[in-house]
Amino acid sequence: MKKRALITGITGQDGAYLAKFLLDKDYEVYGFASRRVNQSYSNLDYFGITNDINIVFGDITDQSSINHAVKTSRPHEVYNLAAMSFVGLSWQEPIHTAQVDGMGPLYLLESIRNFSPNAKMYQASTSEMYGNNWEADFTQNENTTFRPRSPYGSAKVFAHHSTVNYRESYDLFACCGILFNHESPIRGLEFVTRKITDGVARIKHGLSDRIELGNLDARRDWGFAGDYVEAMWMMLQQETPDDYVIATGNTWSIRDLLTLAFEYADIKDWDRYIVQNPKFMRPAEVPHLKGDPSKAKNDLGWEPKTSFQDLVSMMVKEDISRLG
Ligand code: F7E
Repeated sequence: MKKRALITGITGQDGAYLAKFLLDKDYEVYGFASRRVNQSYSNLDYFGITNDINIVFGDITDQSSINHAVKTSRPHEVYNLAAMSFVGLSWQEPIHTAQVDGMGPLYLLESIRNFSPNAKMYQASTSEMYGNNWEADFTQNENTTFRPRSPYGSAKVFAHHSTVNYRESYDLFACCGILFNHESPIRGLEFVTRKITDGVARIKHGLSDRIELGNLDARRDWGFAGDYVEAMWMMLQQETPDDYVIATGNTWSIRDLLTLAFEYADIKDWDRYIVQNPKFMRPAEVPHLKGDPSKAKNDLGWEPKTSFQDLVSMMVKEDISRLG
């Protein structure tokens, strides 16, 4: 009998990488997606798997549609990837963000508790929960206190604790993956990595003469989404549920990212193409993130396979060839 997985947020970057990974493992994959007029399946199309997914329509803030998806898919594993995931936008839409990223997981936990208590659940927690808990050379791990600095981070902290509570109160097999930034050639254009690799490719082809950015000094621990979805699956294959940091253990600034991206496109003196625009500054910034993935390495045997250099090179190359 095939294992069945239900993925919320299946149309996003991680949803597509995870769906591809699980299909390759011979899972029957159900995707929970909203029936928006402009719903895009481009990330699933990227892997040519759109027709291999059983789409169940609904909304993560609508308990009845979640119940329907859980009852229809009868999942062995549930991956909650549905989110308003753009931190910058969360200041403009704080209530919507809290409903989707905070309450959404709680609706899902209730649904699993009531209709599928043996299903294993993965909750997408995030390094954004650490927020202002940093110092230079400080590394965040599973025991680091959360000090979120954005409506997005606060909502995710609520969801994280709710997931842990359901595990401890109702014995649900629920795990939180505290994922640090993870990118790919299908990353949304609003995120800084893809904004830069797409911008560099446009400059390379003479389609643009600038990239407008905010804070160039922020540091992030960037990994490859394809490596990170494997960690999600590994967490659900353990004997006991637990929470894990998934990261590379390295940190880079936006300037480092720019230097590499322009280098891979063979463009010199990149400063002349960068315009700093206050519009892209955040009301409160998370200055420095660097994760310690030791627990995932020891317990799951997980390690990142793709270096930051290979990640940036892959993204620049794909954007140059897509626009060429
Ligand atoms: O920003 C700075 C910005 O939007 C990274 C999400 O997946 O990872 C992601 O959140 C940094 C920040 O990602 C621009 O201020 C400068 O310091 O690519 P980002 P994020 O906010 O770190 C975490 C783990 C998640 O969970 C989230 O869902 O880059 N930055 N200039 C800029 N960022 C953007 N987007 N655009 C700029 O022009």
